[in-house]
Amino acid sequence: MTTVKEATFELLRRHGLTTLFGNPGSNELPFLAGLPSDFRYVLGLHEGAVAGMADGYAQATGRPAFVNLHAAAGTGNAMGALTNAWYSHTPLVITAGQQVRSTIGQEVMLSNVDAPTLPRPLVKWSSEPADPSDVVRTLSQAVFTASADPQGPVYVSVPYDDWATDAGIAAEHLAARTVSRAGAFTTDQLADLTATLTAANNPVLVLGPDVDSARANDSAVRLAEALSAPVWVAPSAPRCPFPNRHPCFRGVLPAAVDGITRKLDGHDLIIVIGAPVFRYHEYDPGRYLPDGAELLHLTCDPGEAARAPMGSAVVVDIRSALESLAAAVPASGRPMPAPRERPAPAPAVDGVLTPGAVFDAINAHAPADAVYVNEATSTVSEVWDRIEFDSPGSYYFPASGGLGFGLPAAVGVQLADPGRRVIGLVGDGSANYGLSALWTAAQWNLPVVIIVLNNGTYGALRAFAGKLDATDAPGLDVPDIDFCSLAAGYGVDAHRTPTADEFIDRFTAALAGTSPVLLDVPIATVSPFED
Ligand code: TZD
Ligand code: CA
Repeated sequence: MTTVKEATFELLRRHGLTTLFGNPGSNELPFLAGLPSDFRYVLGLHEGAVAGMADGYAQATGRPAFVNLHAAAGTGNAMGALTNAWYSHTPLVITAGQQVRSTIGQEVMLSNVDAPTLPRPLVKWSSEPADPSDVVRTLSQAVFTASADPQGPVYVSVPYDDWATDAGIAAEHLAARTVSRAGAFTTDQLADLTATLTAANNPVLVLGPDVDSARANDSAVRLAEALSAPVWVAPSAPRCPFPNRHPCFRGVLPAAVDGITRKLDGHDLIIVIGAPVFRYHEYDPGRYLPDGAELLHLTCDPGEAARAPMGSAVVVDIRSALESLAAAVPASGRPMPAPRERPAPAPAVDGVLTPGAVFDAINAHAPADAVYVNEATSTVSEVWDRIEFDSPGSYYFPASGGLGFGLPAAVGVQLADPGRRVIGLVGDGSANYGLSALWTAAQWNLPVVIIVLNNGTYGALRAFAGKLDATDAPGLDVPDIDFCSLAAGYGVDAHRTPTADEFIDRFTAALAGTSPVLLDVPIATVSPFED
């Protein structure tokens, strides 16, 4: 007899899901006991950190990641992180241990009452198999559902007495199954789109995270060059889809209706690829499009296509769409956009460094292929201005703005990609939501460098408080947090670097080392809003 557990590990193996991110409880122990030696278990100390690490890992590998949580309490702790995974289209196969089948109805301790409902609407699909013999098939469905466009998190609750039972005859073919996708333009669609792009006098490209997750960045460059079009990154950017030192690059669009319309004014065709239209944040009513502009939206997400307030959309595989457009659109003959001006080097004021000076120093000393995970909310535009992102997979930010992603995701990305150095840029507020991921970084001796941008306040909220006439709101400052002691407590080497010279010394030493390092950097507060 093949047990449900044996068949499950074979299924996970065939799908390359041999890294398990989890935090265990009694319900999960029967699954985890005797973990095969080709699997590794990455323990996180809080489920928000577990999910954040898995999210970073899945985004960096471009493949689903497997998560194992403890019943309802563990699921609840992870759910904030699922807001990010949902909007970054991160494929997560999340499992949770359930109490013994026959006892769930009595609501015994650690039963997950109505388990499939709990994580909705932050998962694409959730289930608790109706019978033990359906567990392996349900997990197979979970992997394929998470991996189908638009990718995202899925959830399966498994009663722990199921693992030792007979996998059943229905499990026989599951491990060998494949589900693949096509999703390219039809010949007519490609001809129409090519004609539309070619006919535009002044087109502009707006690129989103799914260009980077499809690793279609090079095709985006070819298309931009053929069109001689300026390129903006879609607002609230969770990834970098286009090299930000390319002459066509213009910046990240503001996350506001009127702000976007003003930036795109004068264009007759706005081509949005791999992003929602649009992910606004600040309420800033106005016209949704500049006068005379048409918007064309290419997305892998039918939900994004359906809910946009303007434009015509095509639901398509992003990599294939960009490859075929880059090959089909002829050179426009228009002059290339002039490269935008680089910001002047930021002054380094010892005592309180400016964020700009810190980012200049990071850019000057980090390896060219470094990966940045950013969760410092008031300094995002400075990061984009001063740090170069060249290759695919160079930048990650929480896609729904749910804090607690940055520090764990930096650990997960470093685990996924030992060949590139990961630098976490984390605010002193944000760092606390996922701080325990430092312990996992120490235990796995991952060479991630965490830079805490410490201004003693929730800087972005201070700026919002100004806009929303709420400057006397309580709870906006976070003074007196000793990050060096906290890091030391989790086993991570840490230093406070109040001057530019000390920062550069410690940063270059961290890059030369092979273990995690945290640098606590006092910085001045800046406003995230454009003047
Ligand atoms: N809680 C969670 C889980 N997510 C959030 N986005 C917030 C609270 C609200 N919030 C923001 O949207 S920005 C921010 C908070 C608390 C301040 C973060 O402060 P920081 O960075 O120190 O990390 P800055 O640069 O000082 O803004
Ligand atoms: Ca702060």
